[in-house]
Amino acid sequence: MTATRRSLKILPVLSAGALAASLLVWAGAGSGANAAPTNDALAMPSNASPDGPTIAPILKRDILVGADMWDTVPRLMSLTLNFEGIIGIPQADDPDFDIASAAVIAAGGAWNTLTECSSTPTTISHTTAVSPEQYYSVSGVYGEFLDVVQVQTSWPVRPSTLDGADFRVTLNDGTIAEPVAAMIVPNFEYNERSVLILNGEFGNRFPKSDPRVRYPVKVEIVKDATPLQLVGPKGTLVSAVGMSITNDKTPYDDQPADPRKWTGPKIIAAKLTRMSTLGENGPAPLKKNLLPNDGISMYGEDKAQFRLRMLTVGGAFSPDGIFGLHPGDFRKHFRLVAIEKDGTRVPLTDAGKTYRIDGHPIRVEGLADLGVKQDTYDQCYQEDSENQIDVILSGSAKAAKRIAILQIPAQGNGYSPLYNDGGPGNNPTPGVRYTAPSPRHSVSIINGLKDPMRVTFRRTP
Ligand SMILES: [Ca+2]
Ligand SMILES: [Ca+2]
Ligand SMILES: [Ca+2]
Ligand SMILES: [Ca+2]
Repeated sequence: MTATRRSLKILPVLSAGALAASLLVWAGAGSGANAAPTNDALAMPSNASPDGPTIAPILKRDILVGADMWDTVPRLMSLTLNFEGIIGIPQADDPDFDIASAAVIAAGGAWNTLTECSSTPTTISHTTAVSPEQYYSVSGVYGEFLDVVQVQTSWPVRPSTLDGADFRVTLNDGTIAEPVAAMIVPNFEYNERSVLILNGEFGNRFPKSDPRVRYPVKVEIVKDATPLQLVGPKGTLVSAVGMSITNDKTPYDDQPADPRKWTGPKIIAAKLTRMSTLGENGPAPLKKNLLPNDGISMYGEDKAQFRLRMLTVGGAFSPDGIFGLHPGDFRKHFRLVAIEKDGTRVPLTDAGKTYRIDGHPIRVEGLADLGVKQDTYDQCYQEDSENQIDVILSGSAKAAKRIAILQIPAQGNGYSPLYNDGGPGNNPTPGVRYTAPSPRHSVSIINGLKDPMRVTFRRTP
């Protein structure tokens, strides 16, 4: 849920970097008050201070091109509190990093220390927090210290119908929280758009053992002036009104030693298709500096033969909450398992190594749908920081179709967990509670080699 956080240009507000940055933040950032975050302490957003241009209307254009469906039926797949309090921190984008970092840290955000950057660091290199002006430039709404909730749908949304008013969010104390805004950003590419990002006051940083804890437990799709629609096979429109789903976790909970019980971001679905760049595009203000990021751009046509796209909930994946993933990071965080005809399980652990599945070759080339291809990757690498990451493979389709499981080992054997944008970064403030690491988990892979389950839909108003 977010855009281009790694290279934000401070001014003007409408610079692509800023927009991207704001976008990036949605899916994985989070902040809150320092030691004692309370919902009550947060300033309530208002529409009082619109400030300059916004791309919000562009985001409502009904353009889906090869957008992924993640199930055969339309439904809500999950509700998550991704992070808290770091959307709309005044002065978070101040060109003076001393001022910006003080503002971000005071609001419970993380500010990374940079030790290796080949490009000039920007605010986005240091933090996922965004200012109210940056937030306005994307959402068209003024808000301070907002939280991010992700509502995941199995089919992509019809963007013109997506508004905050479509959602009735119930918190754990029974109160109803009204979203300030809902948007497709940062999943702005035309082949994405099933990740619905809500901003508002949805939670705080207390663990579930504390009676003051607040987090969303239910979302219902309700009828507004433009009832929410999802787009299915051949452009079929279905109403989402009446759909609902529950949640019982907060990423700010106390984390046990068992990595299977961590409450950070997770993969909810993964799909293997033949490589295609269909829909690898998006509105101009957002795609600048981020696209192309598809497998062919990264690895070339010969190597980019298959695309395993994973979908994350609870935020975007980052190694620490701030820095971007790099194309070569497959081994640190992900593992595939192929199952041969006789049931033998073959783990695909390393990129650049050819494995044989029932005698047929398959090879992980690396990750894509991050940022643009570069000669080298460092702490200032700007990736799209949203909820989709591709594992690019080459080899035989007979081997590819046997790849059955995508795992996040999260710990041990050289594996590290992933964090959303509310994560601690590399320089956390003592006493501040940041969002949790990804748990150890795995998902079954949807075989989209014959039917890629993608939809194209365009309507001009
Ligand atoms: Ca609506
Ligand atoms: Ca892409
Ligand atoms: Ca993307
Ligand atoms: Ca991505």
